[in-house]
Amino acid sequence: MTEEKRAHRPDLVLAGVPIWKGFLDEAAQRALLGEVRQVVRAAPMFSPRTPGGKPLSVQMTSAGRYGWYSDRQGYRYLPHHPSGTPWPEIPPEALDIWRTLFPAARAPDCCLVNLYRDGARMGLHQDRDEADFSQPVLSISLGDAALFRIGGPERRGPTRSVWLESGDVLALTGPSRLAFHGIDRIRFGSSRLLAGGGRLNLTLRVVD
Ligand code: MD6
Ligand code: FE
Repeated sequence: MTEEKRAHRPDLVLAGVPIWKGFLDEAAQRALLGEVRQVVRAAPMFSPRTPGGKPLSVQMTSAGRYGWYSDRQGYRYLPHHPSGTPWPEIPPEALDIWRTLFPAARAPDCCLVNLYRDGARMGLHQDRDEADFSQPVLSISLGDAALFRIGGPERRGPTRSVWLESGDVLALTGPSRLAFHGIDRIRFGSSRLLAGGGRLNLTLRVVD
């Protein structure tokens, strides 16, 4: 195996999901955070509602050609922010990670940004609003630690859990692309990266 390949071997694989612990050092986390702040300035965070009408506890925005959205009409991708303003460019530092770990994949056209303040969580779900499941979804964690739960392609199957910390990267790829997953809880205030505490999660996807 080449040095390059060895350098990008995941630190652990949980239920078929490769996880790179501490993929970003503190300087890289700060650089990416600066870029995410610019995204949020251009496309402010909002709390989407489930098709049932309940607001999610997570706040969201996006960058790229598409942004993920949800309301009474269902889950979907929008070509612009709900306010009508265009989505900003995907943060270059995030694109770099995608290209490093998945050089053969198509270019991502959405970077969904999730913000977890105290008490926010995300129920078990599949990412299946995209057209091409042969492409990975890459997740980058910044800020407070989060308990990530991962199962299989069926909601009722067994699950495993792992704490994701600032700078960790994981991917749903290959057989794990349609695995159920969610965030059970945040260890609020466990990181000092975000002023006021909380966690940011970026997911890069190919939508079309
Ligand atoms: C989160 N992550 O970490 C929620 N989706 O806040 C996701 O929903 C996710 O981590 C697709 C692929 C990887 C993920
Ligand atoms: Fe997801």
